[in-house]
Amino acid sequence: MQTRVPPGQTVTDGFPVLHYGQVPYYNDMSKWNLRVFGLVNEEREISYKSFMELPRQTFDNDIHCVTTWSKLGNVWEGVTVREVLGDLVIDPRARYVMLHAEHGWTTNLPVEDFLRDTSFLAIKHNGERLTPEHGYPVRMVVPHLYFWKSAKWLRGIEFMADDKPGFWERNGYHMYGNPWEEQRYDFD
Ligand SMILES: Nc1nc2c(c(=O)[nH]1)N[C@H]1C(S)=C(S)[C@@H](COP(=O)(O)O)O[C@H]1N2
Ligand SMILES: [Mo]
Repeated sequence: MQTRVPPGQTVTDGFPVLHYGQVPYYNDMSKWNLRVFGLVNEEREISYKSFMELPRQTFDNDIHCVTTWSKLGNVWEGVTVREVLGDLVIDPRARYVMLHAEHGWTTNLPVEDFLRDTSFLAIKHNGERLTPEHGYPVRMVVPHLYFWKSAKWLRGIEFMADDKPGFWERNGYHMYGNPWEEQRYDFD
């Protein structure tokens, strides 16, 4: 019956806040940028102003946290990865992406998962601007993987040839994190 809820997950109506470290607060958005670098034809820094001018779409999805809560029927406003990259060319050797967040937090995923048309950079959740706790000003959302891959306070997108563990992955979380296969932890 409950085909929307992956194994081992429980639906919550709330929106729990989970992260490592401090919530960043911004008082001067002219200092914010989003850096795209690594295996690309040209590295870029997208300013806050340019980012906010990109065309946005609405996305409906369910999110699944590795700590076993799922939140169904989220409505987001955001920018597709394709739109963010624009005419930038990804080197064909790039097979993985490292997402870099504020304070050096990172998470890794395959390029093809990052480029899916269901993956996007969010600025609103259920009609409201993201709160600082949930990733203001911009967070990644990759709904088909466990929610830790959805970096809050996104500041960098790095294209890489080989897979490398991000913050939680170095601490025993799964390198891929498919909720439907319960790829939660990968301790040796
Ligand atoms: N920058 C950053 N992004 C992060 C994290 C983090 O510690 N730092 N934690 C991840 C984890 S483990 C989860 S479950 C989700 C939680 O997002 P929420 O607080 O909006 O529910 O954010 C993910 N993104
Ligand atoms: Mo998490």
